[in-house]
Amino acid sequence: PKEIFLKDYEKPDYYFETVHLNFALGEEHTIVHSNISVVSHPEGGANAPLKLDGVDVKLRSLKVNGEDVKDGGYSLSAKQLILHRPPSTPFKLEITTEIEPQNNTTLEGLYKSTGNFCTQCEAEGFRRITFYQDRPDVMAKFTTRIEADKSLYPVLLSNGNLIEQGDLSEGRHYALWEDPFKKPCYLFALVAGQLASRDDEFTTCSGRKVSLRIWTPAQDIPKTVHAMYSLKAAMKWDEEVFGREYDLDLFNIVAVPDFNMGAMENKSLNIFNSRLVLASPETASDADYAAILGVIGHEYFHNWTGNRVTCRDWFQLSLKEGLTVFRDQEFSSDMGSRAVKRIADVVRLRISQFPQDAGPMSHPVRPHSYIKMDNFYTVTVYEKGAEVVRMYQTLLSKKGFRKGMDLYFERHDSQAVTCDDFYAAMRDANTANLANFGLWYSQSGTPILTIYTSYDASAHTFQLKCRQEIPPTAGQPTKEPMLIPLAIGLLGSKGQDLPLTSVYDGASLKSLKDDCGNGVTTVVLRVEKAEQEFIFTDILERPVPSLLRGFSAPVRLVSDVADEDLLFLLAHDSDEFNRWEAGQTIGRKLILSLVSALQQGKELFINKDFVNGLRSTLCNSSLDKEFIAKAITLPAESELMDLMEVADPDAVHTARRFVVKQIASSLRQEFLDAVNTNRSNEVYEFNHESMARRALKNVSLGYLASLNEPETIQLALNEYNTATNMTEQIAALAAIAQNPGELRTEVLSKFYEQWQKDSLVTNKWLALQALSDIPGNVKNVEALLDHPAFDMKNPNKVYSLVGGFCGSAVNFHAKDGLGYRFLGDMVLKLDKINPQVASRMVSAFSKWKKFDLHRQELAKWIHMGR
Ligand code: HT7
Ligand code: ZN
Repeated sequence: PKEIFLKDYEKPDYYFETVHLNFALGEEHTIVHSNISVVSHPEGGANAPLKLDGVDVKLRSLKVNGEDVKDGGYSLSAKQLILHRPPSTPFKLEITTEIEPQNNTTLEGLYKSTGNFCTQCEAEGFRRITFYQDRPDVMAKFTTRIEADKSLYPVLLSNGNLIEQGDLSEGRHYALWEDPFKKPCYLFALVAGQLASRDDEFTTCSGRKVSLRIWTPAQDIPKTVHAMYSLKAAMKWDEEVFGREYDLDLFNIVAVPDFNMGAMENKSLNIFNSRLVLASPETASDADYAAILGVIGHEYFHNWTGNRVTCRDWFQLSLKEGLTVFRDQEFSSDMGSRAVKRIADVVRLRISQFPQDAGPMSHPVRPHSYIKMDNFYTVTVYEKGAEVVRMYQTLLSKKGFRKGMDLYFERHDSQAVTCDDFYAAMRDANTANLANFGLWYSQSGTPILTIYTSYDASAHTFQLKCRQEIPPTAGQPTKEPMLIPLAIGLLGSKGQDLPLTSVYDGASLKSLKDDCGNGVTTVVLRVEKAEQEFIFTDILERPVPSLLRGFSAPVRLVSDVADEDLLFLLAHDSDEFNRWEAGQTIGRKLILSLVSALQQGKELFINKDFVNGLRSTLCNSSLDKEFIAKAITLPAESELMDLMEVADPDAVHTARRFVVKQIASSLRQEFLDAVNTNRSNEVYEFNHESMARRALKNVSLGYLASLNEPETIQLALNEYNTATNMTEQIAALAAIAQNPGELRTEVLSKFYEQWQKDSLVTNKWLALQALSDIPGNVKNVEALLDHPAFDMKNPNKVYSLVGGFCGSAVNFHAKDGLGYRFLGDMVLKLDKINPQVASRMVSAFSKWKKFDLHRQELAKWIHMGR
């Protein structure tokens, strides 16, 4: 396969103005007819060959201006159709192809999911439907006519507006759809099948009525209430926060059970993985409800950030994905707790993106090259990309960021553009100095920001010495310093925020005021050099610094803030993110020190101050309960391993487990109180307060059950038996399943018996067992491959069982190599069915360099194909 480079980008020689598609859907084959009006690019080569992409499509006929193209006039290979000498533009190109969606297990292009036809065209799936210039900078107006058997496929959907429908002979019928907006072919969609809809309506800010329809099999319609609520909330939020109004009269969402990713933002016909649409209190957890809200929002927000303004090429993927993730994060924050959402997003970044940025798969937010684009839908492009967008907002303020967004839409509506265009809009709208900031797009690796602090009691000054360093990463041995926004506050001895009046930033003394001229207690410093000093003046007492408030930049912070100051921040910081972060920092230090104690064969001790800090947090009735749940949760094993020179999964697991049990026995009574006082009401409610209660109760129950005492296990069992919603039922099951034994087996079987007919719930059951740390679990997971609940062709099942297993550090990285062998075997099998899913699974091997030589050898041997 050929490596494609950003620096080689060239505009296409030809554009397509209109595309008329006709699909004759059938059981043996489907015939696709396309009629395209082709125009030249103003700077394109006249009569240059026209190159069309095509994979697994059979050419039936090829016409130019109504005439068959003769044999020598074109050539055909496995991936391309080349029209050697196109006539002068404009001209008509007509292509008929034959495809077999019923045999397409890749879930790209047109395929069948439980009997229904559906499509997935991003990134390069349209070429599996017909020959086309399958690149995002070719934007055309599409009309789509679909014909199919009426009884098998009563519902026929595509992008835009339905302009005609009717019956045909032999029990067939048709529908004609017209999309008035230009779009790249990756946003094309078609769905045909037996579906019912939940219908609703949204009135836009300018008073237009938009019909909303969510399509699923009829029996699932009752589970679409929350998805519809989420969609309406997202439409309103985008109007209120970004001034973006929906632009068509119809918005369709279809839920399908077989889908490689979460969802797809096809113009006006979003297609979703069922797990991100269907929810009822009995079958979906709070986490599922929150994910549905976020992803429905995400795909809807793409209508402006991705569809109306799209990407010039796939290197610019973060232009739409980073920006849209940022928008969905903000949406979820506004709908729930901002601090809790920020904590969850940062945890995800640290667990997944930081290790990627430090490993062999490290790549910039805007990659320089790719071989297979599908492998670049990464946490770096999405989550780090969202952090980059967030940093614009932190540097420019909310108001300035909105000005930048407005200018971006004004300049680029209906265009295919680049990350540089976004940068320019932000800079120009604010006449801002964003020098060095663009490097966030091109340099990979997580910067290490080291900060030393000192207080001068006689001068009343507080000094920060900052050093930034970006470690060498794959293909990038050296780096330039970047502009890092460092949000900071200073706490006085009573825990209050000190007023910040002026700061010397190495060049001048700046007085600090907000936009309205008021005093401030948090400021954003611009760290832009490798080494830089800042001095706050008029600081009348020795402060405790609260650094990188709200995680103002995606960096690894190293500072000299002492443990007692961290405990002080845990108790007092007004920045809730940093309050949580202080506890995590102590937790990380503690567990890692226990890891080295274990490695040296020393006895393990717990830091009592840390436990007391957690006790105060747990018992602080003025704090949000969901925040408390996060604050008393220890850093994940994967995050801890990422911080080690050579990761030691067994020691990390043992040390973390030791701390869990110590906390559980020290705070036993407090946890019992938390469980007993936070039981749910009979009626499930999706609101922050109820979710927060459940979160606190569930974390507390997990701690208690870790003790594996008759009383705490009985409590978990009672909670399981009396649970009236999935959030509490699955949490109680997970609490019980921590401890191997008969009860675990019994309750797991009971759960399966109850839910065996619900595929999404059985996925939770598979994942819970796959993720388990019980020794030798690979055998159980292998046995589950033959269980009726598993199906290798369904990505959700694979992600639950195979992906879940890779999430258990001790079992996946087991020294006997059985975990690696299991994954190696699975990847070989999956690759024949669905290469995208196989390559997502293989990424679990990408951290192999982090481990000891023995594990490295095992992983290499298996990964490199034995
Ligand atoms: N933009 C969508 C990406 C996507 C995708 C990419 C590759 C293969 C399959 C896929 N399904 C969806 C989803 C999003 O991020 O909004
Ligand atoms: Zn997206």
